[in-house]
Amino acid sequence: MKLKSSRYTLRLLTLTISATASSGPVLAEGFFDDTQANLKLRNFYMNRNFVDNGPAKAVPGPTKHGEADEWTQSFILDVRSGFTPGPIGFGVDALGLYSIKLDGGRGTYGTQLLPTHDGNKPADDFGRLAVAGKLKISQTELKVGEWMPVLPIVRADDGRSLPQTLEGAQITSKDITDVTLYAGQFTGNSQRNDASMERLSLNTAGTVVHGKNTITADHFNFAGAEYTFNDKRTMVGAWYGQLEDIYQQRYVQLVHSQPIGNVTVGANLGYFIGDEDGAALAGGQNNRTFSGLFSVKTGASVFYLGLQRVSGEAAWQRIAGTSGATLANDSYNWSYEGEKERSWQLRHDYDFAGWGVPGLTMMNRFIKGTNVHTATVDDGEDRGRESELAYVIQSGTFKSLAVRWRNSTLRRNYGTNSSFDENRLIIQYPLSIL
Ligand code: BDP
Repeated sequence: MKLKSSRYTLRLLTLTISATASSGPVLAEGFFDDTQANLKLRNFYMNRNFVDNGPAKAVPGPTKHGEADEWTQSFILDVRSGFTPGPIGFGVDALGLYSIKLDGGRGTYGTQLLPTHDGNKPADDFGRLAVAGKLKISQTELKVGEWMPVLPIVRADDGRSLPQTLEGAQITSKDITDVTLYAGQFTGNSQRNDASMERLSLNTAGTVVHGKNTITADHFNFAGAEYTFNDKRTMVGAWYGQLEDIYQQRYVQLVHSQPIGNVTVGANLGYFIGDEDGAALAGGQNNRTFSGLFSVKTGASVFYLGLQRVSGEAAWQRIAGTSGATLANDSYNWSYEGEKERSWQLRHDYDFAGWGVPGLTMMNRFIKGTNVHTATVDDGEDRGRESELAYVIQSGTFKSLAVRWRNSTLRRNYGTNSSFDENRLIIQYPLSIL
């Protein structure tokens, strides 16, 4: 399957624009009236203080100060049109991304809030304009261009200044009640700290030389199906992904939530089967990953238990820079996805609404992993403790303004610069424009 997304996007856009121009005011009903635009102002401060650096303990960290410290102000404009009327509706989505450095230099680079150039100098600013054309027939939509996909097997990461985007085409169909079908192809990847569109690669393979990975693929092909039933309390999903000549991945998922009296118990179970694909450019990719996240919600608390087990001869697979959030033990800093790694997590979320402070929440979690295999260790261990204190303003002019303080520690007894204490302060204000 070969597909030049930019050409298709242009065609779709031309069709959309001519359809919009020719049918005049009728369009207002769909294309314009249903347009939504939102501008997120995101202020992000992050400090990572490297400690106990594995075998290279003598080196305090990757930077002069043994710490990474950066601060940005970002603007995320998200515009989604409605569809032109008629049996085939056309529309367009755009994501305008721009981030400015408020603080940071060569001495303290490395939070990934910003791209770095010329000997690790963080950029003064960076950004992208991602545009996608869309077409809709009944409940089936085709999207072509660049956007931020969030699928279990390709989850664009939005954990820093600006979200990651990918380029490609996707069909999503909801024509069958309670079923969603997905199929598509990605051809390019712009990571969260990169202004350019690059070729696709596997997150654990290749070497990045001048911003380009040495092991890349032309396409990531995928398909998936999700079925929701039981009053929407149960969902089963099945997915397939293929990063051509690098890896293939199958994924099955079961999500269930069950109220029992005043308590709600939940489970999110997933199983991945990974293998090398075609020419196996990144070597053997035999992988099995089980992920289970169990929860109990009672009153203002939610308690979680996460269990994860990676087996086979390779780490869990994902496209470079995408989030690991499909895994139970994903966290701010690591997803405990190393080759043969076993991990468990205990987490507690608390909502202070009951104390008369709606909008105030607290999260604490601890994750422990063992049996990590890398080129240098065959029984590596890691552990992380993470907390988030968040407050979202509930009313008035600054309604929805959110302040989040994330404090965490990560310790790994393998690798270099892999252990650190970290603080993030994120102030985000969503402005609804349309
Ligand atoms: C998160 C990913 C996690 C990464 C982490 C990071 O889900 O797997 O390790 O970012 O920033 O969003 O290191």
